[in-house]
Amino acid sequence: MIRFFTLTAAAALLSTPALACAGFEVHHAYARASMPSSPTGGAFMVLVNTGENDCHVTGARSDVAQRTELHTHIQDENGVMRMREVEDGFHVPAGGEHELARGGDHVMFMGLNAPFEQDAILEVTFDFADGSEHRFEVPVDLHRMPAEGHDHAHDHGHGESHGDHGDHGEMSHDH
Ligand SMILES: [Cu+2]
Repeated sequence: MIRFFTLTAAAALLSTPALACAGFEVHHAYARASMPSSPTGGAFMVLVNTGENDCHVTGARSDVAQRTELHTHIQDENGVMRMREVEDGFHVPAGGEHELARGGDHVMFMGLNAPFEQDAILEVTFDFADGSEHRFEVPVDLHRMPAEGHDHAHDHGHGESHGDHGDHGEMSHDH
């Protein structure tokens, strides 16, 4: 009987879809708060899917805040940009990308447990619809300007054309 249960447990472990989003990567991530004393912060990055399955990010987790949410900006009927939680998460198609950028989609930290400090490294985990997860690190960059973030996204496309592995291209133009 003991052996039977052991085999069952092993089979259950093997059947978890941990590799369903195997080609998922996070590039050019940074986090910031609008002011040093802000109770909230945001993270911005490019979600890259080099795999053969579509990836559907349904949630984010982190210890840095009371709540970590997937947000976007929408324009209300008065033309004012407002943030709101996205109910359907972020879709990253196979072989495609999805950019989280200022004024658009982002990861939101609500109720920071401590103020963001420049160059601190935040640990964040994405949950996927298939039950798998992706853990990654986000450096705090309080001084990053929105235009700079855009330039990085542009550089990313350039780096991709010579088949980047790792971030060697990014290092060459770091300040
Ligand atoms: Cu937000």
